[in-house]
Amino acid sequence: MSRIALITGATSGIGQATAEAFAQLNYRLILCGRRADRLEELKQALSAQTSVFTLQFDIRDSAAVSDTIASLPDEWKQIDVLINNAGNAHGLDSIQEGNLDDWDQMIDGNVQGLLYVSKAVIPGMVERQRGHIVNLSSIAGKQTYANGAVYCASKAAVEALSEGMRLDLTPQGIKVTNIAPGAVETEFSVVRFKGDAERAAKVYQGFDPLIPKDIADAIVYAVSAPANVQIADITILAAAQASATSITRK
Ligand code: 8X3
Repeated sequence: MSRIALITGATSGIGQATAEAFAQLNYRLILCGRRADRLEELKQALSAQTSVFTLQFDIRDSAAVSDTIASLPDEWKQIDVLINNAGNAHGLDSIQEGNLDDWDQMIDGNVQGLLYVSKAVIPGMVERQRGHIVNLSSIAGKQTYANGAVYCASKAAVEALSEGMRLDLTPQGIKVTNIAPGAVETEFSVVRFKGDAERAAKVYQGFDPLIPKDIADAIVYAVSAPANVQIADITILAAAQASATSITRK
């Protein structure tokens, strides 16, 4: 039987590219997201290559997360790889002007949501004494920038959770990989700027940003490493990006 990967935030960007990459590797896929229509579309697209099961839930709803994952049919329960990809930035404001709803969305999604899904998946991995968890952090989890305190804090939490998971789960035969991308052109900035596509486009102007497949390739590399290798942490920047705040634009 081919291995099973569960991917959160699978309906767009890095999640979708990762689903496509894992389909090519012949993984069976559990695709999770909020948007039922997009999940269905992706399922249709990938079903020619592999078996796909979709789970629709909001990662911020702990009961929905645990009930939905518990409802997986037996043949889908043995998850080999968990890719904690779901997460977003909401707003780009100073701490004094930040919006509580934005903060809640980032902390609830990027931190709590990752924990809820992990809590539902880890016991099976521990029972089987094998598995691999890939957490999508960000360069923002390593370097804080102005107007991004809460987003950066949420990703710094992901960094800490990756380290903590690795400490607790390595003895259980489970690998943990932290992936920290820089500027990847996805819906990320459109969401951050609440639908302002023009402002979002400017983020990626004047240089070649990363594309979702670049990150998916790194995830494939980490997950395909030999059994004796644990890829702990990968930071990926665009060639023109030197730090969270330094990008060379033409
Ligand atoms: C996305 C990268 O630098 O825009 O996590 O925060 S950044």
